Parts: sequence; C-alpha cells; structure tokens
Amino acid sequence: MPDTAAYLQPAAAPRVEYRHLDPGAPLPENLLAVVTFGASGDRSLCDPREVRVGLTPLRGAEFAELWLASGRVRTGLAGAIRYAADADHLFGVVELDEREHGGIAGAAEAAYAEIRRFTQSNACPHLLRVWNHFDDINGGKGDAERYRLFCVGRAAGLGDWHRENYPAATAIGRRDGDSTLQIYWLAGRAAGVALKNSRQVNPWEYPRAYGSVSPQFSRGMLVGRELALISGTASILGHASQHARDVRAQLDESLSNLQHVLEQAGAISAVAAKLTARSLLRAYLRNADQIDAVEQQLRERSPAGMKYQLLAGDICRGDLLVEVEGVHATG
Ligand code: 3EB
Repeated sequence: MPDTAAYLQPAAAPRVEYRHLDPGAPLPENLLAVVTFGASGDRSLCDPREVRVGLTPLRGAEFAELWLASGRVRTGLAGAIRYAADADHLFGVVELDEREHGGIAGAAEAAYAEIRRFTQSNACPHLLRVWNHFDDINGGKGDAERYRLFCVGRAAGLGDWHRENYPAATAIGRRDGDSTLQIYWLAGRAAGVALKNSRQVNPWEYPRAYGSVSPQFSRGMLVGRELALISGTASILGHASQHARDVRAQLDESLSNLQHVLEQAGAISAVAAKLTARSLLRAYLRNADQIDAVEQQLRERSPAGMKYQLLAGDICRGDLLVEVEGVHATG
C-alpha cells in the first residue's frame, strides 16, 4: 500500500474537461493547458498553453482537453520548456527535434534531463502525469526499436528521480514523419500516490525480453483525493501481450486493466471504483478501420453519457492494437 500521508491531504486538483472550443474565442483565464489532436498545419498556435499532437481523431474530434487551474495562472519559458502554473500545479511542454540530439534516445534523454532540472527547482517538484509522442514508435528491430530507444533515453534523463513513484504516463506513436519528440506533463506541489495494477507486472520490472532498459511509469496516479489519472493501459497480463490480432478482445482486456486500477484508486480515495458518466476516456487505435468495433464495444462497457475520444495512433509494442487512458474525478 502507498504511504497514506500524501493522499489524505485535501490538495487542490486541476479540473479536466473535454469541451468544444470555438476557434478565435478567448481561452479561459484559469487555463493551464489545452490539448488538441490533428495535423499540426490545421491551426497555428497562438497561446503557449496550447499543445497540438499530430494524431488523427477518429471520434470526438470536436473535443479539446482542457486543464483548468483552481487559482491564478502564470505562464513562462525556461530553456526549451514552456509552462503554465497556479500555486499547486504546473503544466509543461517540451518539443525537441530528434535530429538535433542524435536520434530518439538522445532526444528523450535531453528532454527528461531538462524536465528534471526544471521541475526540481520550482514550486511544483513532483511529476504526476506525462504524455510522450513521437513518430514511428515501432520502427527498428529488437532492442533498436524506437520505443525501446526512447525508454533508454528516458531512464538516462530521469536518473534516480521518482524511483518507484513514477508518474502515470502515455507513450504513443505518431505517423506524420515529423522528427519532433513531444512531451507534456502535469506536476504538483504535493506528490501524487502512484497506483499499481496487480494483474500486471510493474513496468520498471518488465523482464529483459522487452528491452535493455525498462519503461518508467506507474499504472496511474492519484492527485489529492478527488482525481485519478490513469496511464495508457493495454492488453497486457503479467508482462505478456494478450489476444494477438483480436482488437475487441484486446480492448476488453485493456478496460479490465483500467477498471482494476480504478478499484485501487477507489479503495484509497474519494473517487468511484468504476467508470462514471464524469470519467473521460481516450483510446488509441493502431488500425483506423477497426474504429466501429472499438467504439461499439467501448459504449457497451462504459456508462451512458461518458465522454470519450478515439484517436489513430501506434502502441509501443507491435502486437498491441489498442490502448486506453482515463481521467477520473469525483462529481
Ligand atoms: C504497457 O503497459 C503498455 O512507456 O510511458 C503504456 C503507458 C505503455 C506508458 C510508457 C508505455 C508507456 O507497457 C505501454
């Protein structure tokens, strides 16, 4: 069980919404970040709090993901990092060109080293949730697969920071031929409580077969008592991928894994131990032509009215077809 001190504190949590934003309308003043998906050429970014990821939306294209602060927001730049923060939380973004760092491993190491330096020296020194996106994640063979090289670089950049209290994370590949490694994250003044999934081996304890350096993330993170951020969750039991070539069975297993993490969150906090109409779910799908099956099954397994967004994106193991992640707050 995690240490109880952190989650009993009634720490303020940011509010997360999937919402349609009118282009040209002013952004909310208390905005920490707005994340949208689609080709980067669709829209030029006017505000440093905007994050645009080149994954194609298949359903829920109208939604932007808004991170809203509880207090006054200040924005800033620190080296390659741009950020927005209130007193309790900071949302940061770094985008590095792999070509300037000798490839994906070098870019990941540089990015995480910079995130570490920056984060450890500001008022929100704890990583809570991180998203990683880069092109061609399954390119390369064996230990030279680009996802594995990313893991090598991430580990080098993190060093011993966050050891076994890793942030929740997502790592999903784009297919846009753009050499930018994009990382965006939420950090907190208070540490989060890392969530585990007893159906799955901890990522940092995966066996050697999955790469020379294990992935460093937690299955989810509890932010205060009222917000659970669930990592990208796939069809993995123990350490092994399940249900090869069967997207429905993989989605079913992924949702069972996500449900299991929610049960752990529910047991130690005020969030519900299952998906509610207030939960937000995002799924990444390797083969866009499987969208109808995925959407139908997602609707069968989730409460009516729950907002979700389905994107085309590559999952970090070549045999995984789908991955789900969630934001889960009390009403
Ligand atoms: C897995 O469970 C699936 O390397 O940051 C999911 C979420 C996955 C995050 C990461 C990888 C990452 O291993 C892949």
